[in-house]
Amino acid sequence: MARDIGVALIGQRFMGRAHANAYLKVVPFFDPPLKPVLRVACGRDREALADFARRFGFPEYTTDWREAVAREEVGLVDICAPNDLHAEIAVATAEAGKAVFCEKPLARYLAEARAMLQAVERAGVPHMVCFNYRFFPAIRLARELIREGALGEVRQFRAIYLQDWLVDPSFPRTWRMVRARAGSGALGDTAVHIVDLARFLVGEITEVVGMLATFVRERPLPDGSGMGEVDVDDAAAFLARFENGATGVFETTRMAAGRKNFMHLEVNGAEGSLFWNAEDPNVLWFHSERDPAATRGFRRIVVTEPGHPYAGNWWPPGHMLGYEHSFVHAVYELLSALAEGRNPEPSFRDGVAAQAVLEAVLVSVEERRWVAVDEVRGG
Ligand code: SOE
Repeated sequence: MARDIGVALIGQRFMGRAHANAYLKVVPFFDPPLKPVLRVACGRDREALADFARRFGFPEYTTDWREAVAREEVGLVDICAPNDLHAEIAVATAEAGKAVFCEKPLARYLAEARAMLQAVERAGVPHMVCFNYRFFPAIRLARELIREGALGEVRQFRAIYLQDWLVDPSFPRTWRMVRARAGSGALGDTAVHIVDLARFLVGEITEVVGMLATFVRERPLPDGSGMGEVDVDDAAAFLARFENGATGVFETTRMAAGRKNFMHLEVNGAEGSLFWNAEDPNVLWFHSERDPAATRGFRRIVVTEPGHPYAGNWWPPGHMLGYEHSFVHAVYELLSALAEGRNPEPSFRDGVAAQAVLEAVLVSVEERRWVAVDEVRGG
């Protein structure tokens, strides 16, 4: 079997940089069984692309993603392009018989996500969606604790994901604020992460009731040619029920002044609780009702011990990990799965499952009622 795989990376901005950095770091720190070789970078702005390629060590770059996908030396296509390009690139990659790694949300709409899943399954190519928050050591530990019953029966999940980069009304209207390009606003951009984490930690969501709001309806166009309409949500909130009987409360916004990347998750069970915040990502807070009454309370676990998931490959205990490491771990999972001949997780199936929950929220808002996820999934 080949010991390395050529990577085409499509997208050169925030996520393009996060992924390129991950391919570079994963080799020295994790020694993956399959080594990524950065072959070609792809983006639209040629000048910025040349700089990106030089910084991260891509020997070539192109502004034509089809050309990048078709290259013989490319075995893995990594999609960090805007949401409206995900489906077309993923389907072309599947048809070319290559592995595909796609940023979240998998697609703009459920139907599009489903078509992507069908394409990769029909072609029999490996597929993964980048829900990077699953790969924080503290999230892995939280999952282990829940699975081994440390919380007892899981009863309540709550998550808020707050940012503030849109609170300034003069922030330009990029593709992220155009429904035809993004699919939705905060719902698809940030709520999708907490939906995925809810599924990862607690299980499937069966029904939802939601609310959306758009506070700034017009923003300056990036090219300075005037104002453009914002037709996506700035904020989203919804209640949910899980298959196992747990309840869920979700809220997200990109307009919570002062909040930068404040993702707070909390799980309450019959015999304990845990919570985590992405702005203090090495720390997991855990409380057990089984502890002696006199000393019972939340324990602050610094998840950097050699025995903790992924942590041992980095620094000595207490030398903190951050945002970028979650992408390195995701890429390690991707490369390990490819080398072992299994499909990596989270797969496009997880992408579709999260998208079905978002779609149910949209229907719920439109029809002002509770909506079963199966209703939109057609289950
Ligand atoms: C913007 O809201 C954004 O970059 C998201 O697109 C990412 O998925 C999230 O992790 C950070 O914020």
